[in-house]
Amino acid sequence: MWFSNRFAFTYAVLGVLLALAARRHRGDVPAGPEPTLLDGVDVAAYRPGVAKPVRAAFVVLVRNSELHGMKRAMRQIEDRFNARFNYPYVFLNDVPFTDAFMAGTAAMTKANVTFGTIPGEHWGYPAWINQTQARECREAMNEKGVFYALSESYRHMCRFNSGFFFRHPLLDEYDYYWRIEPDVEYSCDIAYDPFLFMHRRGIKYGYTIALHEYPDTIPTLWTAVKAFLAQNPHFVRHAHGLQWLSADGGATYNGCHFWSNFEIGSLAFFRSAEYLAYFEHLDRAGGFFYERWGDAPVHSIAAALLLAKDEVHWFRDIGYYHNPWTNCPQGADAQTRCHCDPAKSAEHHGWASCTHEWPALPAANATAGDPRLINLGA
Ligand SMILES: Nc1nc2c(ncn2[C@@H]2O[C@H](COP(=O)(O)OP(=O)(O)OP(=O)(O)O)[C@@H](O)[C@H]2O)c(=O)[nH]1
Ligand SMILES: *[C@@H]1O[C@H](CO)[C@@H](O)[C@H](O)[C@H]1NC(C)=O
Ligand SMILES: *[C@@H]1O[C@H](CO)[C@@H](O)[C@H](O)[C@H]1NC(C)=O
Ligand SMILES: *[C@@H]1O[C@H](CO)[C@@H](O)[C@H](O)[C@H]1NC(C)=O
Ligand SMILES: [Mg+2]
Repeated sequence: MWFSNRFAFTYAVLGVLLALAARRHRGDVPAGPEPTLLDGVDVAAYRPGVAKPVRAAFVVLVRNSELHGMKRAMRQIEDRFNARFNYPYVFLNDVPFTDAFMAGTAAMTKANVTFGTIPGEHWGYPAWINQTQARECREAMNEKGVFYALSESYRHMCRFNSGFFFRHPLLDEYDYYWRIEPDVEYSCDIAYDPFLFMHRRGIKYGYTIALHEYPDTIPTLWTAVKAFLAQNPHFVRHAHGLQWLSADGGATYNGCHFWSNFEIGSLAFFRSAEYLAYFEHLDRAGGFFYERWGDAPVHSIAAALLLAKDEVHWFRDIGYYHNPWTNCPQGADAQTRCHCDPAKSAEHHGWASCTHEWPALPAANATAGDPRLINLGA
């Protein structure tokens, strides 16, 4: 008895020491597949705290109250991808982050993390918005049963993501961003660097799932877009993008949008004179407050029309889940690389048909004088 207790104690201590040693070791040499290196990028370039081959970061708008959902999402991103690549995280919030939030998220990664507060002018009512009218509109939308109809913060969030996130000073040192949200899931190992993949191929916008929007959130969005394009027809790069957005040659919007809770994008695209003019036009039209325009249709209409087809990429190989939709790769390799069910992938549902309709578009570029560019069926 005496011996067995004593041995049990010794083994328990040994076990703890071994577990700690294994943990330390895992921190140095992460488990999982070796990075697939493109064009001879040295694996050393992916060490924490070392400048990466592409100036890129995860960008997260999140509330302090979402700490645990954030840790859950980070844990999967780290295990599936970032423990080997160590891209930094930039967290943004309309109020200062708490010490508990900063400590809890920093503990999930050995990559750099930075925390920023959003300037008041990027999260509030612009002077030209009539706030009495905005409140009446919220109440009318609530009567119609629109999701988040009454929420002011949801509208500030959508406007921030549409027109301001890329102007935050913490993003100044980056060229690409990967948007994540609390509680999302990453269900496949990602053994290559999507930022480098995009950079090498000139891709400006990457998505996993594309859906149809609820029309009640955007009654006049398309009217505002058409007015903008009528003034700026030369901004359109890709005539077939219009085909993806509209079933009637541009008269009405079919609601197709890249689901923006996942995005890997070029910050230069959002900082471009074209995008800024487009956002300014929409912002002046007031629909972020009088309706409930989402950043997903706002980003997507710009990507579809202002970018060439091949500058927008479906990351069909990235297993992703945000309630209630998932993108699950269909290929044979996914059996070993992923934990999602390919049969449940959004691409099998009609509501997500926009997902595979984009890659199926003709690749031809817009050409000067192409009547499709300016004939939006007014
Ligand atoms: N700091 C801060 N972040 C917010 C606020 N509202 C939303 N967010 C963040 O903005 C992102 C989008 O908000 P969600 O509430 O997830 O919106 P959604 O994805 O359209 O809706 P869900 O289906 O509820 O997820 C998430 O990363 C949120 O954490 C806010 O008021 N403050
Ligand atoms: C990581 O953060 C430190 C301290 O903020 C900074 O000095 C360093 O440049 C950062 N490294 C990278 C690669 O971003
Ligand atoms: C603001 O909207 C309210 C309600 O629609 C309206 O009564 C009021 O005249 C508007 N104010 C201005 C300055 O336009
Ligand atoms: C589209 O234009 C780009 C340059 O803007 C060119 O590199 C590409 O080959 C063109 N694609 C097609 C299909 O014409
Ligand atoms: Mg969400």
